[in-house]
Order: sequence, then C-alpha cells, then structure tokens
Amino acid sequence: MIRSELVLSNILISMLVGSTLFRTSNGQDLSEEPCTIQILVPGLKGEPGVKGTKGAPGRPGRLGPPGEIGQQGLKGQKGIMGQYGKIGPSGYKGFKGDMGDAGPMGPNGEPGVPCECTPLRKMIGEMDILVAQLSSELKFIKNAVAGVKETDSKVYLLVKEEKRYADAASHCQGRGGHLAMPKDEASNAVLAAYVGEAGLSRVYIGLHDAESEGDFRYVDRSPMTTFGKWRKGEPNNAYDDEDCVEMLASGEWTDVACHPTMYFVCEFDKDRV
Ligand SMILES: [Ca+2]
Ligand SMILES: [Ca+2]
Repeated sequence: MIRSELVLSNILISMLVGSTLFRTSNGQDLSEEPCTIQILVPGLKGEPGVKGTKGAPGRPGRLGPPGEIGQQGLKGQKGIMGQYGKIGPSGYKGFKGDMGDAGPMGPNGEPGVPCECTPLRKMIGEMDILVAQLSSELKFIKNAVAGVKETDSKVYLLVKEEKRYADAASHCQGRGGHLAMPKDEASNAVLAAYVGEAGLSRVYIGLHDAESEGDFRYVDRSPMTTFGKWRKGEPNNAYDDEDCVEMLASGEWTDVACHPTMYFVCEFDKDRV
C-alpha cells in the first residue's frame, strides 16, 4: 500500500515537471520527448521487516584499564606438607655425652701361657741394682788390686776419686771402713808412703773438729791421745773455716776447709775384711 503510493507520487511529479520546466520564456515548447528525470521523495513508512539472523561475533574490544587493588582475602587453610629439601651443611660438634652403662661381661678368654711377670720384673729390677753394685765393687777392687797398704791390723786403700770430706767419709763407711785414722807413728808412716808413691801431695784423712772447734777427733769419734803429726803452724783454723784434716806426702797434717774435693784413703780392720 505504501510502496504503490510512492510510485504514484513519482508519476505525478514527472508530469508536473514536463509541463512547466521544459517550456521557454516565450512559450516555445522545447521538449518533444517525455521527461525521464525522477525525483525521489520519502514515502510512507513501510511495514517492519522480518527479523534477520544473528550476526557473527564481533572482534575483541580494547584492553581495559587495570582494576583497583582488591581487599586482602582471608587466610587460606594450611597446605599439605611439601617434599623434603636438600641435606644442609654439617653442624658443630656437640658436647661429649655422659658415659654409658657398662656393657655385659664378655666371654672368658682362652687360658694364657703361665707367666710369672711380676716376680720376673722384680727380679730384673733387683738384678739391675746388683749390676750397679757389682760395677761399683769392680771399681773398688781395681783400686785395691792397684795396690793396698796394710799394717798388722789395718788395710788402707787410696781412693782416687775426688770427693768433698763428708762424701769421702760416707764412701769409706759404705765399704765397711772409715777414712784413714793414723793413731800412731807406724800407721802414719805407712799412709805417708802410700800417698807419696801415688804421686799425690795431699789426701783427706779421718780427723776433724767439726763438732767443737779445736777438739779434733777421729771419725770413729775417738779423741786424739798422745799421737799427733801437725805441720808447724797447724792447726790454725784459717779464715775460721778449717774443720777437716788432710795428710801431706810428708806425713804431716794440716787443718783445711771441708768443701774442696780431693782424693782420700779408707782404712779397714783386717779382722773384718
Ligand atoms: Ca777448726
Ligand atoms: Ca790450716
């Protein structure tokens, strides 16, 4: 109905234009042919068409601006245990622990070879001592073999070991004797010859005043009686430090200090040798 009305309007317009526009000002008709110009004028609104099919999806839109930071969510539940990690480095050495309890007693061992070790060790120790004593005895005997002097009742031994007076006295006592104690002219002469033959100038003899100044006594504590062999001017207790006695090669005595070391003569009773 609307489309037909539009066509009709077009026809009417065509007729109106043909009768007015193609006629000159003097009334001369210039157009013999029918006019073909059509002027389209909006017609009446048609009926609504059938709804078309759904088109293809459009292209993705632009990337939108970032959204605002959301609020912190609630803490989630504990997850399951993860895998074991790598073995870490060794730690520091710990403190020593307490001693553990004693373990059970072990089985009995096999019977050993009988060994009297303790008595053997004791025996070896005693033998060592004996060897030391024998060595000392041997040295003593060598001295003796080198030449002893004797009287009817005494044996004299010149000990060629330099010792202080006290040590010399101890040495003779250790041998069962004393430092030589010339108590008469005869024994003093034997000793003097002994010293002279050995090429010595002096030796310690067993006489001293260590206990009481000027009161000379023999080492067996017996006092001097009638016999004395002091060199002229002796004893003089020089420097107030002479309490021991030496015999010179001449057989004379002098009081001397006790700390110098020198050879000495021991005497032994014959009935005890
Ligand atoms: Ca003195
Ligand atoms: Ca003197």
